[in-house]
Amino acid sequence: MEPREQSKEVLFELAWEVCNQVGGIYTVIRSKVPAMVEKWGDDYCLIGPYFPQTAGIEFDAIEDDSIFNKTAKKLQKNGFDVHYGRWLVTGRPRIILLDFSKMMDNVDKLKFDLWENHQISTINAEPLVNSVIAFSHMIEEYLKSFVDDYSKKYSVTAHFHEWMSAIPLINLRKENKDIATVFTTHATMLGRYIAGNVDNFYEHLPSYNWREEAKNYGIEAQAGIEHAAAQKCHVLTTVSDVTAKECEVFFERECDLILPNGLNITRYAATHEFQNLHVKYKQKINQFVMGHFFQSYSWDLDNTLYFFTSGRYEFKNKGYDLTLEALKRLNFKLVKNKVDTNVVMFIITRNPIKSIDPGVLQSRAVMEEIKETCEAIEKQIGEELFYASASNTDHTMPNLNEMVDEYWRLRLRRTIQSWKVNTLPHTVTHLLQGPDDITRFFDESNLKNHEKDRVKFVYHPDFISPTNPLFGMEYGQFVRGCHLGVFPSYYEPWGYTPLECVIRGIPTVTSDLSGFGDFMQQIMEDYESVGVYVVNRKSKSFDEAADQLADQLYQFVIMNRRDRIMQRNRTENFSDIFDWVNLRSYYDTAHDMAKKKRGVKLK
Ligand code: GDU
Repeated sequence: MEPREQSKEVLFELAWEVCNQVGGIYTVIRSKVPAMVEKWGDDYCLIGPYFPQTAGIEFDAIEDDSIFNKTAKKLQKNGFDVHYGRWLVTGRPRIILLDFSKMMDNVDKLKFDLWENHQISTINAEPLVNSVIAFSHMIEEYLKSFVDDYSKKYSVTAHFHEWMSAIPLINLRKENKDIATVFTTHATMLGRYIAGNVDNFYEHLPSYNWREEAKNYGIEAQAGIEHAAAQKCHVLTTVSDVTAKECEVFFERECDLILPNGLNITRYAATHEFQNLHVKYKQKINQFVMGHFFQSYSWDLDNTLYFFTSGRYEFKNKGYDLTLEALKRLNFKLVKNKVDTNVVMFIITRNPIKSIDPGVLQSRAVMEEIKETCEAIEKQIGEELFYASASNTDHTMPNLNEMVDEYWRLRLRRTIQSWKVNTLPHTVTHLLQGPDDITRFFDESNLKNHEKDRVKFVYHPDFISPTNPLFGMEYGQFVRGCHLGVFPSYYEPWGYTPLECVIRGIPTVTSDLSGFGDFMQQIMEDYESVGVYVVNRKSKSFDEAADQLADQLYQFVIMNRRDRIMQRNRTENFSDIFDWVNLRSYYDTAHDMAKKKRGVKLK
């Protein structure tokens, strides 16, 4: 096609996780919005699925005469449930949400088309595939209508994330619609499945046959869509060199560009501000720890470190297996060397639960009662003391003991009596639907929060939220209150969780098999000085890697407080590299490249 100049441009960004948090892709898209809006303004529009509950919170329907709304109205007239408005996140971008519930009746016909046109089999696919097919069909109808009406005047670029939004891409390309397309995969389906199930994924990677493996794992539909989108898009991208290697094997195409993940970073004018936040949220975590452990035994919270790991429940891929093994070895080392620092390790993930363990809630409630009683006594003593001191004429010290009335004394005595128990503190905060690899590890290694153990465990099989009665804080605040994030993943295309630590000035462990760890090794040599510890999982066996991690953790524990504060400053200081303001340029390049390939002359 002859390059042609179009006077205006629009960019669509499409994903299943637009206005719908499932995992890390939501973070990519949401945090990138302000930087995208800065460049594109109102010529930028996101498209995602409509779920009434989330939309009720994050979406604001609006009416205007924009071309995005005109297309939405046209589709509505034809019976499609299309919602147009603003996404209520920083940047307030235009957004289209597609309610695909009615479209589910057409899924069989759409599946037939998928087979007929692209030989993608959906036989025995998981239910999510059906939803994705219905959702995708609506995206396709929207984009086709938009392009048919406006592509003479506007250069249209569409950026598709993951297989869940990619079926329209392959259809639009088949029909040679006038649209430039970018496809970003944030992992490969096959990579995620195989890495979670075999021990030597990276060794075997070059020799996998994607079709056979897709069949083996029952993911022919997902892998087929991914493969076709990667083949057909103008520009293929992923989030790291680590995943780019998988793309070559599973998509049979080299990536055109790597788009590293960033965050929307708020820096504080003075460094002590973020340090103060660490202290503030650590005190909140202290309260949880007192409520959780002190019923059984207590220790010096001033000499305690909070470690955590978090993310989706993928025991091997997320490196939970390695983390637990290393902590077992750390515990042994600390006890043997008589180090008196306690480490509390929080494991924050999502696994099917029945409810919060009533015992955990009960001890939390009793501690709250103690706190309230103490505050009431403090207030009473304060008032009485002030009165006694002001009215004192004979220069004697007032008797503090007399200042608390019987009611509060009795209440305090009763609460203290009901406080102490002879059982060990729970390792799991919730009642799980059944035992899992983490609880099995606690049982097998006898790591059960014994008083003599230096490493204690709190497994919280649910994400943290302000409405959660145990922590009552946001995830970001929890991260700030901890001392170290531990994420030595085995399979991790990028890995937001260590980066989320870095931007808050919290040191973190990552691995050289994760996109983030690989990126750090590429951009600087002395990454440990800025608080990024990399476990060499590429070259080390599981046992060697566990030793390396245990060693890194041990060195961190014996570091003195002053050095830890300085390390936090250095960590926070270098985080600017990951600000979307700097990393959006990779996306700009991808969009320009796609337009060029499509045959649009760049202005
Ligand atoms: N999180 C919460 N609350 C919690 C715990 C975690 O909101 O209590 C969030 C974290 O903030 C984080 C997300 O959950 O943003 C988990 O992020 P991951 O990168 O671990 O997520 P996924 O595995 O779901 O993400 C996939 C890849 C990652 C990365 C990401 C974005 O596996 O490696 O590439 O897409 O590209």
